[in-house]
Amino acid sequence: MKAGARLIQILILLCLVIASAWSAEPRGAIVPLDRDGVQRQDIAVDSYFFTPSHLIVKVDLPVELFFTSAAWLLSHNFVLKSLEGGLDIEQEIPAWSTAKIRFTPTRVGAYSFSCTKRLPFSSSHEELGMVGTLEVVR
Ligand SMILES: [Cu+2]
Repeated sequence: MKAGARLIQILILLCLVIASAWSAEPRGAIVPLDRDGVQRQDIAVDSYFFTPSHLIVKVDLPVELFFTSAAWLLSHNFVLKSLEGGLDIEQEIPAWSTAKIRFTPTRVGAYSFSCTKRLPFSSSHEELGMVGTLEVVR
């Protein structure tokens, strides 16, 4: 095989690898807007994750998040406190149970949330992966 053809083959392979890596890049879940003007999203909660964990919502429209915990013993929570985002949310999510929050984001930006629980002598749930991002867009 000629060197030129081999080079093209390698370039095509490289493009495919880059394209698949790009498409596998996790993007946020766009929270659906209901007819009544409320953005609603179900979130699965377990030890130690929120699914989806990256939410994209529109600014100045109310958001309702419905949490369903499949955790047997551990209680979790959803905490999003951001001064610049004007958000101050703290919601308990008891084991094997549901919870709901409603708020209206008023400032565009990306804000981190997490579960702030920690068992004695162990890592925090946040350190174990219970983190996420609320992305507020126009
Ligand atoms: Cu937790």
